[in-house]
Amino acid sequence: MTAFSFFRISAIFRCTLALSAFIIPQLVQAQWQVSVGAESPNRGSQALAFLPNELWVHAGDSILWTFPTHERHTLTFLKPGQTRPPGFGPTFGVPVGCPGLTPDGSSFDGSACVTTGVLLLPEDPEPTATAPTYSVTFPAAGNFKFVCLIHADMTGVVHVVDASETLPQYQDFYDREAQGEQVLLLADASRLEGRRTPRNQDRGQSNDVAVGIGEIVTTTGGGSQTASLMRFLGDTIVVQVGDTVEWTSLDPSINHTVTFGAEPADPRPRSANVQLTSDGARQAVISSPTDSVNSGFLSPAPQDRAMLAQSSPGVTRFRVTFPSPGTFNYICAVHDQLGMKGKVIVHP
Ligand SMILES: [Cu+2]
Repeated sequence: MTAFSFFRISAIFRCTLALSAFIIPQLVQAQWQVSVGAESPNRGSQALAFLPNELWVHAGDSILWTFPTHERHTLTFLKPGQTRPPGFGPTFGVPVGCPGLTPDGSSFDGSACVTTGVLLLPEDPEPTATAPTYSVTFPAAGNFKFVCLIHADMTGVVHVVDASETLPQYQDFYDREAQGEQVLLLADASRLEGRRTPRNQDRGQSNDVAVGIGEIVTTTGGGSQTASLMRFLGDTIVVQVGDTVEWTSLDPSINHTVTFGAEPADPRPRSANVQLTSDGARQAVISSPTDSVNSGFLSPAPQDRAMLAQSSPGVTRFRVTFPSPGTFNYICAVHDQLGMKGKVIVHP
């Protein structure tokens, strides 16, 4: 070995050392962390959001998704060009999938869809309940959108870049970003309680109840997030015999119901004793607190997009006339586990 080649080999060795010092911290961070949703302690305010919803990772890295809320979510990577499956609300008898489910630890490279089932924080035992997790590995470079199949405006993007490229951010940045977004989205949701409807604000005494309220926001270039208040605004309302109460959904993309009596196995369709009105609402008459009446899903149609067929307006209103006195309790069949319940007191 000549002096020259020895020098060259030692230079290569030193180079490798320097290179590994540069690469090793990135290898340590090969598993990234994302929270799927956040909620207030009383569960009423929900951040329907991936926190964060935009990440840059290296090919070969994985992301661990944690589901810490009592609201249901999925983490889903559809194939590019794949039509989004219908929103499932919760799973009420409807299989969730893209189609089918893929196991924890699946890989996604854009060639086949990957999805969790519906995941949420178990009810018991609290507060020690462990949030479910799901990990996805990204073997190949690409820009991949991810969505929640249940919440239309809950989306994000992962940018998978070659291992030789420098990543713009590390996990501590994403943790701070997620924390900041969580605080703002939950504050947005609770602040929306003051908005209600202009009609509500106009009338001194009103028979109107808002069925949830929400807003869609965008805080990164990666997708949309929704802040939703899962509450009836005017959750106890006092009316006179013969009055009609009108419920209006004020959430831009979340399905709710107004359900009296027995909770149906599938709350999406209206019950047989609910009629359609000429102005596109639904109506019913409830004579006894033991009557079972379900509004069916109250939700606006999805947002319009160019090159898609015009959708119908959706059903956002439900009217009930109360011909007898009594106390009539009701729930949102989709969100009663979040405390979304109400009461109509009918005075003689
Ligand atoms: Cu609801």
